[in-house]
Amino acid sequence: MTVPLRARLSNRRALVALAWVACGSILLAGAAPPESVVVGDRTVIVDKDISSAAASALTVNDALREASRLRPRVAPRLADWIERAAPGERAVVLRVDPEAGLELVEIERTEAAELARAAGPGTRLELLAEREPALRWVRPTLGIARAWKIAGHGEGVRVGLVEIGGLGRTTDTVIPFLRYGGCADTWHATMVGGVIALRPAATWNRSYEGIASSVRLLDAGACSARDRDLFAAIDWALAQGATVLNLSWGAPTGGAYDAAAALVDEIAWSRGTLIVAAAGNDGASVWSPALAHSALAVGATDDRDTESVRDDALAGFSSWIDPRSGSAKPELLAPGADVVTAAPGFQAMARATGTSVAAPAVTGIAALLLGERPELAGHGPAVRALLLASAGLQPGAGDADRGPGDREGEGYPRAELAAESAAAGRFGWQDLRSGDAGTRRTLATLRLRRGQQVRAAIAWDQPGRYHAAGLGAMADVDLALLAPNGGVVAESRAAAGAYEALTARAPVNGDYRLVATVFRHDTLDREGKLPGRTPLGWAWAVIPSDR
Ligand SMILES: [Ca+2]
Ligand SMILES: [Ca+2]
Repeated sequence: MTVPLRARLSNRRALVALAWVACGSILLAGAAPPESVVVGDRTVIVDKDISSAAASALTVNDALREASRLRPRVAPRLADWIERAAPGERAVVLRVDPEAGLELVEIERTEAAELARAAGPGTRLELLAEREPALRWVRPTLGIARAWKIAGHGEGVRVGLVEIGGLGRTTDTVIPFLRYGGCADTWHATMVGGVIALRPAATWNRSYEGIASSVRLLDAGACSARDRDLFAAIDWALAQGATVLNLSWGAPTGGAYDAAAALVDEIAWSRGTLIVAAAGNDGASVWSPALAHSALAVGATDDRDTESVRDDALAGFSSWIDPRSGSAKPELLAPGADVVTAAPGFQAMARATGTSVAAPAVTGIAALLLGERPELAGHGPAVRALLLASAGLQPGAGDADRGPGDREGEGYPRAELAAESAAAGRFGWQDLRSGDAGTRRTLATLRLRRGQQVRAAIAWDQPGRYHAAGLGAMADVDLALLAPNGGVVAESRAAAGAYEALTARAPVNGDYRLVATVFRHDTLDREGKLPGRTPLGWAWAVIPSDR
């Protein structure tokens, strides 16, 4: 199904989304709860202290009158951003001016500094949102070599590298298949692209090769960090046939579902595109769009430059969502500290750190699976299920005192297990529909030997429209592995999220059944218009005794 991606996201929705961003960031900063002000069709959040004690009946005029008595003020978060932002990064700033009124402006650091200098009495400047490239430098150590032997190097798979800016023009280590627009090339795009597609070259040690060096990399460098430019770049990548998108950028929204999250869910639901997103780099709530239901959010670890995962640790900056909040992110982890990857220039390399370099490691593994099984294209939930069924390996594993934590999700994907499952056909997909609530269906039959260990996962998509309408998660599906006698060997019954995963050891020889129970499946929005279709994918992996 083709969906007019840009048309659906009106300016109005984007502005409302920005207001929620502001709400989230102010609350995160620990300040007083903000007041909201409606200006025309805009909802703008204003910090309570702008009107001192008279906050309860705040109007725009009240706010401006109160503001005029105050000295000019630049909010600490904006001052901090002006200090640390890189050239080209942009932020959305709320300007409250006694003369000019309320204004939302999207500006670069130097422009923000100029605004701050020129501010007169009563003027206030607040940072509403920033969309910063989430990565600085990258290096994957995910045991990819065995996956290459099974699945190759992602031959022919079209991967959309959606970035703020494009791959370095003078770079000879990452060559795009197609370029979008003529926008500035960036270190960030080159480093993220390198993790996926850095080409093996005779002059280097082959260990620097990207995870899927034979993909057709679609260099979708947006011309700015504005939503509309990023969305246009996404649109272009889809039009060029991308079956995987890598989004190593985002905005901290304090957990709020915004336009970018809605777009990601809508694309996944309508096209079956797999969308991998960087979890975020502030150690707090996962950023948007990684928080979207269908986005595979990837957190970062420090692998300490060793192959063993025993000395690995979750990176302190890796963002997460507490499962007790009703959601759970990230889904997966990958190394994201001091990773060696491509840099702009002739045979240039650099080290990169951030969830931005963790996400493309997972994107690369997904490309290997799609290269092995081209029929997976358009079935994102099945690819997610393959990755999740291969996971379960936690950083620091081997330490008996330490179980998996809430911040690590399902841990590292294991590329060789995912590739084995793809090659052996241990996956599938189907649509759930209205009327399926309360039903149980057998997804697969697994012939297992006593003592054999398996992992299984399901994943599903839902339309972005559904959550954007304030309706939350559309479906709740649960997963169980049933023994030959019908008894439950293992089950996964999360109330929230868009996947389930389980690990089990077979107690006897025989045929086991993987079953999905559709606990809940809502189908309609408040106008009764939403089609009730939930694309569901599943996969399982047989875990060798030594892994
Ligand atoms: Ca290590
Ligand atoms: Ca569930």
